[in-house]
Amino acid sequence: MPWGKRANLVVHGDDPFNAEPPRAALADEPVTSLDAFYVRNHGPVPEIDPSSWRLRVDGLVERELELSLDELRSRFAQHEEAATLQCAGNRRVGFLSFRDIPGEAPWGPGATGTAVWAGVRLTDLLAAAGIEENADHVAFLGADVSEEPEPPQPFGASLPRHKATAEEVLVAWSMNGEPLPAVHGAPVRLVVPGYIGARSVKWLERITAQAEPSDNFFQAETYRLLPAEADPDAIAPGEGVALGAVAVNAEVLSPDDRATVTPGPLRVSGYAFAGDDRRIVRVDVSTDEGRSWRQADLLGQHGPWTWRLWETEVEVGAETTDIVARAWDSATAAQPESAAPLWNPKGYVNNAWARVAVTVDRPAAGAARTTSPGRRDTA
Ligand SMILES: Nc1nc2c(c(=O)[nH]1)N[C@H]1C(S)=C(S)[C@@H](COP(=O)(O)O)O[C@H]1N2
Ligand SMILES: [Mo]
Repeated sequence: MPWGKRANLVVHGDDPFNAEPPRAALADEPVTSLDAFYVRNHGPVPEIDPSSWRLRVDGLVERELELSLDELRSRFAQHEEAATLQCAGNRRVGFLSFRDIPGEAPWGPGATGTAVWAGVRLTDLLAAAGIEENADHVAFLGADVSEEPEPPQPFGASLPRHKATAEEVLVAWSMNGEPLPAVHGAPVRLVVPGYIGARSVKWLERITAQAEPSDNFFQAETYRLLPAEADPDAIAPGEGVALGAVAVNAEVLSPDDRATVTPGPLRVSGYAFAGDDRRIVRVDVSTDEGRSWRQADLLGQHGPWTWRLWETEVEVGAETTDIVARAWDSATAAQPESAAPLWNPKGYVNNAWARVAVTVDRPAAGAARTTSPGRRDTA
């Protein structure tokens, strides 16, 4: 597996490289190992010489900055923060039984992960540059060039000013105590806790304060929620709704989908996540399609910007076919039951109930209860 990733990642594409870990690699791990952390690329990983790399801060600022890696590290206070990244395409596979989504990878539940990031605060850089009053947005450009737009463009994004100047947003060079790996954006990337992964621009080279959102393809034309009937190939810039804060979402990580289980008590665990300043307040688990629910235990959290792991025990009966789960956030938003009414042409934000299918085995006399990973279709 390239880029130091584990052999059992599900690869959605080799060039550009896109891959996600199986459920078992995320289960019960508050912080995701570097070799299991999903990768979402829209172009080739750029080769960057860190000694000649510079970060430019320009646009509506009183003084432009051009910072080397050493200057970035020495001029600004360093901060560490645990944060979950979640791709807007996470769980897209759940849409495909309703309608196909050509050209987009069928991501399962692994297009998300949690890391401890270290770097400097974006707001400190903006303050040093003297961001002007009329700069309502801050735009970002990476060094990678994507061939998805015609003609090709570097990957870019922007944040509204209130988020760009929030103290949780980092310009980071370290992940889980290691130097940021090349595939995750070295030498530095943006980390925007609580927003869809696409706003956390990797291989960051330029930060521009401006009056309007970025006109980059990945801000103005994709990563937008379109009405179901829209033609994704004929979208005018600015159409639909730009995705920002992540909607409340959850997944079952254990048992695996299509696991064989025995009747009796079964431990069920997973993750739940709500974007921006929302928090997970409750997770419910059901073995009877939501006619009855059991509240899961919420496990400890690594800080306000990470997912919440949860676990509970359910009773598996001979008739059990599915285990479903749903999370609630601090604004009492809950996950919708079905993905069907959420279907959208690019397949973003599937936050329907989590669901794993199980096959119930008759217990062998005297056998301990076991959970074995089921067959897993490769995408
Ligand atoms: N420069 C650049 N930044 C990028 C991307 C990219 O293709 N190029 N992909 C984005 C998307 S869609 C996601 S979900 C996250 C994925 O981060 P990871 O690959 O480190 O997991 O990076 C974001 N930042
Ligand atoms: Mo993404």
